[in-house]
Amino acid sequence: MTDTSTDARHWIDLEDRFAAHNYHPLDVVLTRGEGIWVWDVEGKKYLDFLSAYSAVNQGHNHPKIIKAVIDQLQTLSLTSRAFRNDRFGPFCEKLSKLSGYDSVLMMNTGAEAVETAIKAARKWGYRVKGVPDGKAKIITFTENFHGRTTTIVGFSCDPVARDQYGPFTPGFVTAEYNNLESTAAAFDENVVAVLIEPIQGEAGVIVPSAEFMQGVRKLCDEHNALLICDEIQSGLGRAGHFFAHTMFGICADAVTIGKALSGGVYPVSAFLAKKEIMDVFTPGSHGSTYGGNPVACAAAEAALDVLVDQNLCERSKELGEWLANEMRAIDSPHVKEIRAAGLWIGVELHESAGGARKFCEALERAGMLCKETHTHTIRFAPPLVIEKADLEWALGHIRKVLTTG
Ligand code: IF1
Repeated sequence: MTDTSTDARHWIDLEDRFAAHNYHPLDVVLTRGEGIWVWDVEGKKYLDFLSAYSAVNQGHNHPKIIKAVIDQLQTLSLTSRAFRNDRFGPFCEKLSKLSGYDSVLMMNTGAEAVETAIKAARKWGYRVKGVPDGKAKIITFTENFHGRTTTIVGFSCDPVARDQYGPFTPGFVTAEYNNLESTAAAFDENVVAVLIEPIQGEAGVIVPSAEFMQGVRKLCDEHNALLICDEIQSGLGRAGHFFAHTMFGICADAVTIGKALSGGVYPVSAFLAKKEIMDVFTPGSHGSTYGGNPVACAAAEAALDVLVDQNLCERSKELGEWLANEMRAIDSPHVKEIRAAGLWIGVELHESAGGARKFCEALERAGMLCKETHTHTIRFAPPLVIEKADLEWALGHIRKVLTTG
């Protein structure tokens, strides 16, 4: 790389001049990551408390994942699915056995996995359930976030994510999250699936009741509809479990995963389902150029090995419970509610606190990076490899900012 400026403004100006303004990032310009730490161009070190929205659960620059990707890149990177390769089958077997789902369809981004789930549910509805062609409905929820395609934002409740992107895809009905009566009322004979985040991330780490999730499972059984859990952010250890929905004592018919599936080194996502559902896809009926490519399989295989070998789900659950308890003990005039599952914590502030952004900026000055969501909530999501001593360091800064900010 030729440009080695240590002036953050230099890089920010380049972004401002040549990149779309579709984000409002903190003005920190990062240049290196290692484990739980990242460094900016001015040499300042930060604790990453966002993990790229839970894509970096395994920590930055994990040696096992990086080596697997480099080795595969230097061997065979892309064949397309026009031909077979020696990485795809073994990885699908690994993921099937680890997840407990019969069949795997690999894509690249989370949104593509969600679109795959939508197509699978509709096709299953027509071919197996017997819904009249073109009449399939999918129940989604208030405050959902499932990606940014025009079909997905069409059922978003966030005007910022959906306004002026219409016309939208029909066939979606919105129920109130964590409200079983509202969800029951959304069913009719054409509902083919419920698409739900077991814990809502973007909404601010909203953890529903076990009764609600068990009730949704029961409604799907009663109405012969598929329960599809979007575990793209909540899964792979973030909430303290391989799949967050299992903490409610239920089993989904199908699941979408992404983000930490590759440990943040390469876009890899997947739709996992029972065979009866996956069999609706026939040759040529769905796919993508890079879906399931050898590098994706190598990255994801190593990322899953790290998840299992380093007990990241158990660590997340244990350390997350400790951190949440410590945070709830902070006597802060600003905190309205602390919501948590594993090492995934949403700190909702009173409106009188003046918005979460300034608290994130104060934590940035202290050497911690996190991000606000929906104006009044701070979202904490450190890499799951974090040690307790580093959480104690972070807690000291969080306590200071929440009691003086
Ligand atoms: C952005 C939010 C988080 C997701 C769930 C599907 C996807 C996501 C539950 C789509 C992606 C990302 C998208 C990214 C920021 C981040 C995000 F703020 F947008 F909402 F995490 F909360 N299902 N979430 O969380 O996966 O296509 O992005 O791979 O768009 O700004 P993707």
